Formats: sequence, C-alpha cells, structure tokens
Amino acid sequence: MTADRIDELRAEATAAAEAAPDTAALEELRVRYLGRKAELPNLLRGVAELPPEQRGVVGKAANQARQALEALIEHRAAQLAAGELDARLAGDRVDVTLPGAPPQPVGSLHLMTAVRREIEDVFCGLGFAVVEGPEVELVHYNFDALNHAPAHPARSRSDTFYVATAQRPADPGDQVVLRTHTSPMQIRSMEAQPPPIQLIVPGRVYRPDSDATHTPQFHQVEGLAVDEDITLADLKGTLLAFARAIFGDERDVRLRPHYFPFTEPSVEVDVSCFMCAGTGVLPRTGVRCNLCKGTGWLEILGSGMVDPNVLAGIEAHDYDPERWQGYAFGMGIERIAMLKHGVPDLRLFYDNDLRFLEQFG
Ligand code: 2NL
Repeated sequence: MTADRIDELRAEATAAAEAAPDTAALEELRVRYLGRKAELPNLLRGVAELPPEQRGVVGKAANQARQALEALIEHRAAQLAAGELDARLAGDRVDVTLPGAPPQPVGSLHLMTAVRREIEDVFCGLGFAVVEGPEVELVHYNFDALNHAPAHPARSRSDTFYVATAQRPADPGDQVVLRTHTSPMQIRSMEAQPPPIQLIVPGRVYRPDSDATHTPQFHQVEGLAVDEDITLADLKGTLLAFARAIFGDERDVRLRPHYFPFTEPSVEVDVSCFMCAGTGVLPRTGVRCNLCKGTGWLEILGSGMVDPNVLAGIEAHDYDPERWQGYAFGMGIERIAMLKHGVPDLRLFYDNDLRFLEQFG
C-alpha cells in the first residue's frame, strides 16, 4: 500500500514538474511534494514506525523517489530560468538606431566652422594642401622669419599676447607668443619640405583688441604658393577663382597697392559687391548699396608676392629667391562670413545665442 502510494506520488509530481509553466509554479510544486508538511517527507519520517519487514523496501523507495524528484525539479528549474532570461532579454531589446522619443534636434555646424570648411574646399579644389599648426609660437616664427623689423609695432605688448616663460630666453626669437596670424606655420612648412609648395593654413589667432569689430581671438586662413615661375597673375587668377566660388560666378576682383612686411609688392584684394552687382546702387530703387557703401567693392583679404627676404631665411631647403618665387595671402574667416551672410556684429559669433546660430543650418 505505502509503496504504491510512493509510486503514485512520484508519477504525479514528475508529470506536474514537467508541465510547470514557470519557476513560480515549479517552486509551488517543490513545496507541495518535498516541503516540510508534504506527504513524501512525512512518509520518510514515519519509516521508523513501520513493521520491520516493510522498513527497508518503503524507506528505499521513498528515498529514491525524493532524490529523483529533487533532481528533476532542479533540472526543470534551470530550464525554466534560462527560458525566462531569454524572454526578458528579448523583451528588453533596444534598437539603438531608432531616433529618440521625442526626436532630438541634431544641431548644426557653427557658422565659423562651415565657412572655414567652405574656404578649405575651394583651395583643395585648386590643388592646395590644408595644414594646421601650433597656436603658441616662438617670436622667431611669428615675426622674425616673416621679415618684421625688430621694432615693428605689431611686436609690442599692446598688439601681441606674450606668454610668460620661466626664464627670459637669451635669444629674443625664443620668446613665446600666441600667434597673431597663421603665417608661422607656413614658415614651418617650408622648413619641412622643399619647393614647389602650395598650401593653406586655417586656424585660430590672437591679438589683444576687443571692440565691435575685434575679438581677442579670431580665425584666419593664410595661403602660400612657391614655384619657379609664379607671378602676380597667378595670385590674381587664384583669388578670382576663390572670390567667385564664395561670392558667386558673376564676381570680379581688383588689387590695390598696400604694404605688408612679408610681401613685396603687397596688395589688398577687393571683390565686386554681390548686393549691387558692383554698381554701388541697388537695382530698381536706385538707393545707395549699404553693404559696399556705394563703392561697388568689398575688401576681402591682403596678399602679395613673398618677400625675397622671407624665402632666403628658410635654411632647411633651397628656397633661393633668385630661383623660386611665390605669392601669399591672408584673410579673416569672420570677415568673409560676415560679408557673405550679412552678419552685422562680430560678437554674434561668440555669444552662442541659438537664435543666431540656428540660422545657419
Ligand atoms: C591680411 C593679410 C597676409 C601674408 C598674409 C604671408 C606668409 C608667408 C610669407 C608671406 Cl609665410 N606672406 N602671409 C601675406 C600677405 C598678407 O595677410 O590682411 N590678413 C588678414
């Protein structure tokens, strides 16, 4: 009778465990069949009170049944837990490529970045390499190598940020400054490679001015081309292509004589006004053009033929000015951006007001 009951319990519990739908149901079964108040453990505890001839058989059967059930439940528990984990992972799966909810604006480039890249693209298309260099420079590269006389006013502490060094260097050329233009990197580039060379250097530059038209930090692109037969005509053709790419195919350029320490001759370059098509008056109304102030021309950059003194100062390679000549130019990116996009105040670039920035997606 007892042995039959054990078989019955074992079969019933086995079927129930195999059919248990989840770990909670299985745990209920474990308590029902193997818990302290369950029938099988009770039987086991009562074995001692059975007639001696039954003890062995019943005890053995009950023990085997308990062990078999324990093993089965453990196995089934592992199986259910694995399935439940899989289901949870599948349910929690996130498609990280979906847009956020609600979708977040992705932002846009700062106008200064957009215009710098646009300028870089134009010169890349004309065969110029794009090179960047250090913003903290030696006086040698910032002034001396660029043909600035020892007493040139741009070197003064009111026009240049000097960086304090532990000791005052023995050689004044070893004094440290924040670069006032990106030309130092053009000197470094010539030192690093023989002619011919054709590159632009975009980057941040620093001068201690601060008012409506000057910020102490601003951006420049300078360009340099050195070869055996470069003339001012190459300069003019290159800058005409640049002006048309940025301001429109209809534009023209003119060169006006000027002075820079590092070029001879030097010129300032104007582009014909894109608001009034170079006429100085607006179409139909006949009102004076406000952008070019009625002149028909907009100043966009300074340039010239590289001064022979600059070329002769490059010692690492043969930049003999009797054989090699070149042109160089420099422009303020802020100025190009203001002209092209009608930005009225330089400080708008650095206020980080989204109402301004978002207009240039
Ligand atoms: C301006 C004028 C200029 C240069 C920059 C240059 C560089 C080397 C040699 C000769 Cl390595 N010249 N740079 C030449 C003429 C003008 O910049 O108005 N910049 C905003």
